[in-house]
Amino acid sequence: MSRPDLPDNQEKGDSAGTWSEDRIPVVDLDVLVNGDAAQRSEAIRHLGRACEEWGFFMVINHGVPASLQGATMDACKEMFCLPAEENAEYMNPTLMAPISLGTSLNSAYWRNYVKGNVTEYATRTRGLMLALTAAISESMGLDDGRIAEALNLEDCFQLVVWNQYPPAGPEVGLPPHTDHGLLALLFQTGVDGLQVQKNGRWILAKPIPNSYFVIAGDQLEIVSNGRYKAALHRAMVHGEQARMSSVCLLGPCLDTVVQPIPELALQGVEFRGIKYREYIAHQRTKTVNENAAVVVARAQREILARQGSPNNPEINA
Ligand SMILES: O=C(O)CCC(=O)C(=O)O
Repeated sequence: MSRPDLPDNQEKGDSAGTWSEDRIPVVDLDVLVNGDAAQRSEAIRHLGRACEEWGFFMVINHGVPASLQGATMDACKEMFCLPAEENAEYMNPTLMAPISLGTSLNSAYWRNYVKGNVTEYATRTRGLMLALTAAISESMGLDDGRIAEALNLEDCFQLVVWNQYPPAGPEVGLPPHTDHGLLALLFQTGVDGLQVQKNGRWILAKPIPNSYFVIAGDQLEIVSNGRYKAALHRAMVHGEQARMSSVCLLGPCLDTVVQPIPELALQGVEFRGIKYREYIAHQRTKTVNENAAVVVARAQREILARQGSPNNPEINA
């Protein structure tokens, strides 16, 4: 497949894997899946570096049709335009409601929008994130199914969120935060605003047409024992044009105790085990505040040493 032209803030991905500080890495899924052995191993190495140094990259040739992305965005726009009384039944702040619409934490979001095209969209994006997860597993020297096995991804949690930032709103559309899941895919309507933090600096994320941004979440940081960091990101609004983004998040099975994969923690565990469901509940008790939620899982080595193991039920409770 062809490689699109890249805007200036994107890494050109030469075979030596070099990139400049500000260029967002680009990962070609077609090479990861269909490349020959040499191409694949280079692409996996490149992906590993993107996860280690950024926790954020773009994926191209990802196989989700642009028409499907467009159709979900159109369906979502329609719902945003419904009169308030028709939307009232979806104004439900619980995360587990099949469809919800809110104006608090995420500005406005729906989850599991029930129209058929969104069901297909959820299936396609889930397949893409599972393929990326397998490649990420390999990039850490593990079997390609190791992360999926550790997180019980056959029963994964998935959330589809649409954000709408009306014009003339506050400058910060969504404050700096990390995502609670494993990976998230993000695409936006033609208006920029997503920024990612790299080495303490905010970098505007300008997408390649038809690409997705891939955002590493807290569960990737935990399961990799801190080798891959969750990406701190935020949405800025410039007040002239409305902006919409669509975020598709993949998380572990809700009842999985997420903890570092033992092969990645030979020098000591950085995180205690915590059930993903409880992690989300904890995050939702916080105001959006950088990656404060991950602190709840950070291991205090002395406590772990005293209690024996990161699997100790007392500290997993
Ligand atoms: O709208 C954006 O670009 C960011 C959205 C986001 O970070 C989120 O929904 O968690």
